[in-house]
Amino acid sequence: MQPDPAPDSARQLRAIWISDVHLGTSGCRADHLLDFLRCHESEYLYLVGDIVDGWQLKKSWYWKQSHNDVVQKVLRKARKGTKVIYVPGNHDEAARQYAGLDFGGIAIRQEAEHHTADGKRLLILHGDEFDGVIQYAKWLAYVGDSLYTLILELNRGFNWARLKLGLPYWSLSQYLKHKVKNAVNFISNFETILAGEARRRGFDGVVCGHIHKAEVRDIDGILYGNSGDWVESLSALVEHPDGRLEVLYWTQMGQPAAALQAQTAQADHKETTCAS
Ligand SMILES: [Mn+2]
Repeated sequence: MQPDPAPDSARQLRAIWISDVHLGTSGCRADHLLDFLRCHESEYLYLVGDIVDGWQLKKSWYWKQSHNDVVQKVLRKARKGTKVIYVPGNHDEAARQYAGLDFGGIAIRQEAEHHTADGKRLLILHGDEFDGVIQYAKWLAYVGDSLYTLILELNRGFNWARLKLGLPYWSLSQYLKHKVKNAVNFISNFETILAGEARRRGFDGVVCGHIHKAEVRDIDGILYGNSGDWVESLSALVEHPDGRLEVLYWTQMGQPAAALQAQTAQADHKETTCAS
C-alpha cells in the first residue's frame, strides 16, 4: 500500500455516519467515497449497514481495487485512533453474527448509541428491522406496544426462515421501490416509525440508513438522521464539533465532479486534494 496521509486540509468533524455503500456491486461509487473519507477526519466513524453487499457477491463476484482501498482506508482510520463502529445491515447480515466482537479496531454491534457534543443520545441502527412493521403502519396506531414488538420478531423469524430455505431476504423497501407512486409514502412512514422507535426507547434521536435517502430533521421532537448511500445520492451524515448534525453530499464538496472522475479514471491511487 502507498502511504496515505490525511491531507492537511482534511475537515475535522466529531462524527461521520456512512451507510449503504454496497461494496461488491458495480453500482458502488467507491472512488467517490474514498475521496470523501480522505477529506474528512472524525473522532467517531459509524458504518451504518449495507457496507458490503453479500447478496450480490454471492450471485456474481465483483470487487475492484477501489473497493479494497475503501476497506484499507477505514482500517487505517481505526489504527490512527478513529473510533470505528460497524452496525451491519440486511445486505451484510452475515456480519451480524459477530456483533459484540472487535476486529482490527472495528467494533461490530447490532446497534449502537452515540452521544453528541451537545448531550443528545442517539440510537444507531440500519433500519431494515422495520420493513415488516411498515406495511402494518396504518393499523399499528391502534395496537399496543407488545403486538408491535411481536411483529418485529415475526419479521426477523420470517427472514431467518427464508434464509434457511435459500430465499433472499424479503424487504418491503425493495418491493415498494417497484411501485414508485408509493415510495414517497414509504419513506415518510419509515422515518416516522424510526423516530417513534427512538422515542419509545427513551433516546433523543436516531441515525439509520437502509432507504438511501439522506436526511436530518426533527420529527415530533425526535432528531431523525439518515446517512444516505454511496450508490445514488453519494451522501453522509456528519456531526460538527458543536454537536450540530448535517448531511453532506459528495457533489457539493467543492470540486467539479467531472474533473475528479477524469482524475480517478487516470489513476486509481492518485491522492486527491481536498477543497475546504
Ligand atoms: Mn439495507
